[in-house]
Amino acid sequence: MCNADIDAKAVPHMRELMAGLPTNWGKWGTEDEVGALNYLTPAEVLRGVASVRSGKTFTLQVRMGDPRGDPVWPGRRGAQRFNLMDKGDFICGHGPDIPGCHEFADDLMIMYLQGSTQYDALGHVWYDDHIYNGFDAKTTAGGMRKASVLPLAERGIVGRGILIDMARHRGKDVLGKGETFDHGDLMAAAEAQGVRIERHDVLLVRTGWIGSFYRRDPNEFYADFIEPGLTFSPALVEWFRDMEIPNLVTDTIANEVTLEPETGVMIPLHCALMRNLGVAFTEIAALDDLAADCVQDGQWTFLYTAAPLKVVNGSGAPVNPVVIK
Ligand code: UVW
Repeated sequence: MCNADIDAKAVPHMRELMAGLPTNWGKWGTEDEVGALNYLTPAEVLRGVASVRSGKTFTLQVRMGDPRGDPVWPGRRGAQRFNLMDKGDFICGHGPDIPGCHEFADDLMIMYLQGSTQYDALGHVWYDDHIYNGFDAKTTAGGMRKASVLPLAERGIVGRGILIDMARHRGKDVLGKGETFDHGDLMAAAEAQGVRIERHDVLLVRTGWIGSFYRRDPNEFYADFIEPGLTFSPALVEWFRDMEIPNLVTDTIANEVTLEPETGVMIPLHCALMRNLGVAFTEIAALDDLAADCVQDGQWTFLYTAAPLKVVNGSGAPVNPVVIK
């Protein structure tokens, strides 16, 4: 992946970009593996419950093994599902003889753990040999023994969610390739929606990008791959720290613009927010139906609930978040 406008030799090391920026390492103890999810206390769960008005529910996972393809980071493949047993096996006499003579279907799925709507483990991305909370990056060898997705999965994520529709705010169905926005834009969009982002909100941001995948030619979607998204700045990192945002959820594959436009550094917010502040990342979320409903009823806040799968030593895990309005 490259951006012709950027001279690769001039791209700084992540360490230089992150110099002087805040971390939450040690804030919740030296063994903490759930990071900013610690902000989601029982009081925050009740704040989320208090935002429920109508009982309408939305699921935010994209389909897995979709015949139209699954949107994934270039180099990964979408989930592949294989039938292992179905009526055909019984017709051909290959099905097992079962006492009672019933029959069954079985199947197998092979997928990247980041190959659908998913939670990244806090240790998923690092620099300078240390993952979230200062754990040695060697703990990732052969499977993540620290800051894997398992502690996030065992904890679960429940709180007040807020949806910011950046695409709609800019009068578009979908943001353009490489189009950026920052925390100032998020707050301006929130104001236009008649809401305010509050401390400890689970922050959902819609760009229209994932929804557009299903309408576009895949060659065009992946050509010169550069997603729209949030862009790095020290002020943005400090805003996330000050707002104590526990979880960032977007309808893009990487939750941020693929290449930081000033420097050409790839996905620096994975380092600034996830590795350093412990913000949980939820990617490839399906937000179009939820956004359309929020426009209809004017309600942009809700109860957000999610539980990624309990993958031992996993660098991420699929999830189907449920929103209750
Ligand atoms: C990469 O691993 C590059 O990104 P993601 O967090 O989207 O899986």
